[in-house]
Amino acid sequence: AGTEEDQKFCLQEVLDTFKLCLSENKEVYLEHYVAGWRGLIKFLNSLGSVFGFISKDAVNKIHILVTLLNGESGSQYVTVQSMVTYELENDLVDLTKRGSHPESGCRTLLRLHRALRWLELFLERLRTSSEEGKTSVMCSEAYNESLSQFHPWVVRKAAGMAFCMLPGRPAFFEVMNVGPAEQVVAKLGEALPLISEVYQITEELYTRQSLMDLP
Ligand code: 1PX
Repeated sequence: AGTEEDQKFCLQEVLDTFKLCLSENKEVYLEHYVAGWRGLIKFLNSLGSVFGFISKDAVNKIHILVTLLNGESGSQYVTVQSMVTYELENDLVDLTKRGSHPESGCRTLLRLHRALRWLELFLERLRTSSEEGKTSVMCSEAYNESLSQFHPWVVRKAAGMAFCMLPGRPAFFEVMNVGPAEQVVAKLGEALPLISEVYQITEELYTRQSLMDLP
């Protein structure tokens, strides 16, 4: 038996975790948010080692958040909303330049939040693509419209090279593990509004609290 990250990916599982993310009053549960990313990383890992540098960074960020969740002040980290309140009230966030809190929950989650926008754009392209659609093109278009603006040239370059190694649409759908293409498309149609809502809620919260540029 390997680690959880080695196990087989299933899109349904990711869909389920994103469903669990939102509380009744539209707060985002950190535990499920992190679990959603775990599932996505499983997918990335099954695509091969060229994506290792990407999954390594994501795993590292998940690890930071899980450590906070399981730590002494874990009860303050139940939702993204409570995390933001707690860290801001207790001066646990470097707001303008890197200082004594380089690994705050707020700045760490912001990185994943930006990546979630990439995911939303990419999955939407995938969902509406034709059989001949190129995943590498969909992926880099989504990246160029979102996450890339936060990355230095070297990272953009490395990401661009990794995208070229993505399998074609049929193989990609296969790895998603939810049956024939029509079913993948249907599942994506189910997953996207959920991902999008989680993204919007976090986006509004971070904008309201002026946390969009955390170093
Ligand atoms: C159902 C299919 C979905 C596919 C799932 C794929 C999951 C991908 C997970 C990507 C997570 C990326 C997190 C990146 C966070 C980040 O921006 N980190 C940078 C800044 O962090 P810092 O702490 O320094 O402020 C960091 O510099 C990142 C370095 C690694 C390179 C990041 C490239 C991101 C490309 C995202 C696209 C993934 C391509 C997957 C193809 C399916």
